[in-house]
Amino acid sequence: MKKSEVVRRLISQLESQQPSHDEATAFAPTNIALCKYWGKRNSELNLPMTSSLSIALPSKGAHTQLKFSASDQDHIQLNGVTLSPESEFVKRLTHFLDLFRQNQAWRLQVDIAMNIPVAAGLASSACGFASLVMAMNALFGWGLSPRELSILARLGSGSASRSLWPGFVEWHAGQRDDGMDSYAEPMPTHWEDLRVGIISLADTQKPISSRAAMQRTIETSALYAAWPQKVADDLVLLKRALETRDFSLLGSTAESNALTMHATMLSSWPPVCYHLPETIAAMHQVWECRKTGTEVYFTQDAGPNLKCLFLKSDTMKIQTAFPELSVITPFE
Ligand code: 2P0
Repeated sequence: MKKSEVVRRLISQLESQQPSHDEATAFAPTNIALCKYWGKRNSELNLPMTSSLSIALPSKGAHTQLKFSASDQDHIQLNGVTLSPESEFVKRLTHFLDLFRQNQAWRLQVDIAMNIPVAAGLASSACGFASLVMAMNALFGWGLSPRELSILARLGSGSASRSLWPGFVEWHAGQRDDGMDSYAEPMPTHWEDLRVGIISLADTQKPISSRAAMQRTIETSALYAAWPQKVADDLVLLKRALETRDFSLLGSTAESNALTMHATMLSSWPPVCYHLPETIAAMHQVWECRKTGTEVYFTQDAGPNLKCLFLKSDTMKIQTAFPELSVITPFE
């Protein structure tokens, strides 16, 4: 099935749609997976092999403003800079907008403001696509539910399906070929004392996109066969940790899940390695903190930076160990 068909199923009046506003804006937070999405069963629709579970960072994300443009092409700005129509970012966004025009001639001025480094493993495409579908829903007055918006965001980028809500979110892998059961949902746990720290080590572009890296891992890593069971086990542990507010279980499961994902991709060929020497050094520092009694855990995505998990009471100690740490309060 094509993406455009999924869009037509969700938005029945697509052919005759009329804007309901002149402009619209939306904010979507970025999200950090505690149990990762790594591998697709369908790359056209971004249908994942496994479910995943994330936490949103409410102060970090993307504000997207949409206005109609009189020009014959879309104009896309990122953090105030107009991007070349030839850039990969613009091509990807324009291709996504094309799914919603199907024979219509409207063009948009798209202004995206992100307060996170783009393409450095901080889920910029997740909050970007999530805020875009939310703003389009407002601009055209589609009246779609968050679940339907999650499906549309997934068509842009898998992890975007999880960026529609604050707090903990689970993306259900689903089983259907059309992906109508592959959407995310918010989880009820509110954990006021939980803190997420961003250890920024580099903001360089990644050596390989996560999209290509996932595919390579599935095709070449002998360890990938063990990944779905690891995810299933970790989801059970994470849900138990959330229900019982067991921080040690939450942190250790998230760290182990990230290390297993990276071990799996390292065993691909050619190897997929998002670690820099600084990444390994920061991991050792986290382990050293734990040895000396400060409970902190890390997770890592498709980039060199680490995100760490700790409790409010340890904030001073962690900030002393990592002076550059940016501390986020997920439940404000
Ligand atoms: C995650 N990542 O669960 C995992 C962990 C990176 C590492 O989802 O191809 O940009 O657009 O579906 O969503 C990054 O992959 O990939 C990602 P596409 P996406 O957060």
